[in-house]
Amino acid sequence: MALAVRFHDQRPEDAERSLREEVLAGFAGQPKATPPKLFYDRRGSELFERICRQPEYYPTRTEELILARAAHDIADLAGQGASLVELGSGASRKVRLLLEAMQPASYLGIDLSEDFLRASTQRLASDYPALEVHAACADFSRPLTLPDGFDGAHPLAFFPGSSIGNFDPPEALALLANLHELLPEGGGLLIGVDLVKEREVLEAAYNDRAGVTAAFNLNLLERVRRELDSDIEPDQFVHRAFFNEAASRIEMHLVSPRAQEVAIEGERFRFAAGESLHTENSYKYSLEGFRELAGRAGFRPLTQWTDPQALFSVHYLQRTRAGLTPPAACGA
Ligand code: AVI
Repeated sequence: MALAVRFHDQRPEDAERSLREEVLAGFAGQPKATPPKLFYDRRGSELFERICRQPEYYPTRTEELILARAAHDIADLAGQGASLVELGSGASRKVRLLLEAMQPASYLGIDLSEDFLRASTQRLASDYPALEVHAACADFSRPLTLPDGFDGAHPLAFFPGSSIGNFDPPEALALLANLHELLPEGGGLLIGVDLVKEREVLEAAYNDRAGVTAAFNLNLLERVRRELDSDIEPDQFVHRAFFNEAASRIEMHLVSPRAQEVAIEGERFRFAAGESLHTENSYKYSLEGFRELAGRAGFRPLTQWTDPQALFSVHYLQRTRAGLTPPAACGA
């Protein structure tokens, strides 16, 4: 019989800007842009799960392959008695590979989406009855603390899926600095990072032939129509994803092929023909580039693994005593 999940509400007081505020600010911006977290309502989360199974979307299966091969080395690096802290879901096969190799006594899942967090941690608690399961509802782009009652003496933090890639470099550095604060000296951070590669491979991954990524992107506008007072017509926009090589990122946009005006919550927004709403960046790193970023946040890269085609990487970083290095001081 599984133990109950210990739930910790660590949402900041001023929590999140509401969908309404994010959308109005994003459509009023120049250029128009919304944060990628707006994708993940129930339908968006389901579509993302489907993206992960598309043949062109290599990150999920490649990271799983890397983890399956490296799981025992990771367990050795984390050491006996390590606990596991996962940033994000808990729903995936990836964390199960680690749980089986490490056999930790306790697990903490951190996510902002309470429903998703409760469901995924409950599943882990029933599948691993000996595991003490904690769930913290928190925003990991803000400073974090380990909740009371969680054994944080030797934690390994796990941040899979190259979710770090959805943060612009200064935000990615701030996020790594938050994780540095969370961990004790010597603590480990295992992080999945997507790598720079040929444009064709990258662009195919965000333009799958079945149209699932397009549906995921357009669901943002469907969400605006469903949840806000708006006359926006999603079929008057088209999905566009391309590799911006200079910035080393995939950009996703919703393009208005013709001039149009849309109303949202009583405000009107004009789109010129060809103008877009920028919905996501997904940064792609070189191995050295990511190690340098991690070093600036006070992590020492111990080991990294890639697949034979060097599509994706998983890094084991160790938290050092040093904190954030300002860019000027490290020559970046
Ligand atoms: C969640 N994140 C790492 C995905 C990515 O690849 O940037 C989100 C995604 N967007 C389109 N496809 C997948």
